[in-house]
Amino acid sequence: MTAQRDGGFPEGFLWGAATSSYQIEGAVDTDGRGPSIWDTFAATPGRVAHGDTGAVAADHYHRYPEDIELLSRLGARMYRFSVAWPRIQPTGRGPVDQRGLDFYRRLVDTLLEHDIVPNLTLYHWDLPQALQDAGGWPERETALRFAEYAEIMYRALHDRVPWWSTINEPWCVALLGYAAGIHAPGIRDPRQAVRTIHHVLLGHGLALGAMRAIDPAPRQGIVLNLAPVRAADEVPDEALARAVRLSDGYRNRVWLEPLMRRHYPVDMEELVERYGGFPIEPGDLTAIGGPLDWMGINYYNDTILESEPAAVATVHPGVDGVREQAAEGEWTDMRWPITPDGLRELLVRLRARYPDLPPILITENGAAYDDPPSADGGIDDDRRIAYLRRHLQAVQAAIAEGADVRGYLVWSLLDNFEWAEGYGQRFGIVHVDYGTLTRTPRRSAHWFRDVITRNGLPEPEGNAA
Ligand code: IFM
Repeated sequence: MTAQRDGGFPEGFLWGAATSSYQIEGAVDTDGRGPSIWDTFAATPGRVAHGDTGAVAADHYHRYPEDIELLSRLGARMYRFSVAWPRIQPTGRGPVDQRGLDFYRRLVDTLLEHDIVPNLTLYHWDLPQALQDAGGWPERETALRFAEYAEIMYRALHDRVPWWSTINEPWCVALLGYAAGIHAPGIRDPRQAVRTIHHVLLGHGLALGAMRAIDPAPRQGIVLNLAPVRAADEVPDEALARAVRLSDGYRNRVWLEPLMRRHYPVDMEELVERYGGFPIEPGDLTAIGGPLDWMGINYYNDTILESEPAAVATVHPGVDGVREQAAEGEWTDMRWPITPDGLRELLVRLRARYPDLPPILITENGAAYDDPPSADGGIDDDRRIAYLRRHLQAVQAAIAEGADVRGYLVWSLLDNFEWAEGYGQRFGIVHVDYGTLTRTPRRSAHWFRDVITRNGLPEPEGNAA
């Protein structure tokens, strides 16, 4: 990749958008798809806002040609999507359902016809329910099944898909799914969460090995949602400093160290001992630390912690007495603070800590805002434009400081099922009317097209700065 032009991005920068299967596809009973843990979770009263489910979502399963047209009109060079494992193996094991596989073949072929590079995520959280019934990620068996599924997909599509990632955001899988219980499968058990940490990493490592054995071309990655964690106090007391260190452990180091250095951080091993420890077997860390060809980073905001002596940890087992500082000033509809410099800092720190870090793609970044259509039918989402601009500036700054960032994929192409928040949170640069399923590009989509065309940021105009 050659140096960036003034104010621009490096030549060949991979611009595009990201989505995931359960959030947009709908068609949950079509073509033999089996149930996933998210179907079950969403059908359980009280789990998802307004009782929303992914049954229809944006009906991408049937409308993918229109969605690829939208991408093409944006000028996107890359599209990141995920495969619904229960469409391929309805019970997570055994024979392949060709109808499910054919859907992804059609999707990939249509992307290629539009000169859009497919970037395929194998697991964006829709675990086949049958595997959860057998114990889910806390069981080693799930990692073995995941590797088998990866092999099926890779055999089918490796000739046409140059970018593969195994797991999306393992932190969410393990800690939101099995510790806090706010994501499927909705379990609150630190022991299961700790076992899941190890087994999602193991699933990644075994899948990597299985795919490399088929074709060793450099295509393999993983997608992590990393974030700087810091104390609200300039000089934190001992308890807060410990909580920050261990939260950083859960959020960042417990993934990065095994992937990049083939061991768990010692402080994390000590912390999780009380929950039974990581269920490591001989050879696991070698598999997990297999070479990565690229790393995806999803970034939304950094985490600022303050003391709250009475707080008992829900997300990060064993890290009590602390809570996230309420966002001050600006935040998005998710009530997530807007902290673009955290992205720059993260990228630069990663580079310093791991000089052997593979090239990075920003695989998700974006903001939820629900701006209503204006009288002329347009949707002026200036706050989203401002958010994207500031984060792109942070990426530029990180590149100038030496970070090897090869591309940026906005989250998300379309409004979609935002997990426990249901359809109440809208992340799309394209608005979806859930009554008619009509797609309407917001102003941010037009702005993003301009960014892609220039390979750089346009001058701010009006209040969209
Ligand atoms: O919608 C999610 C996505 O599935 C994973 N990363 C964060 C996004 C916004 O919450």
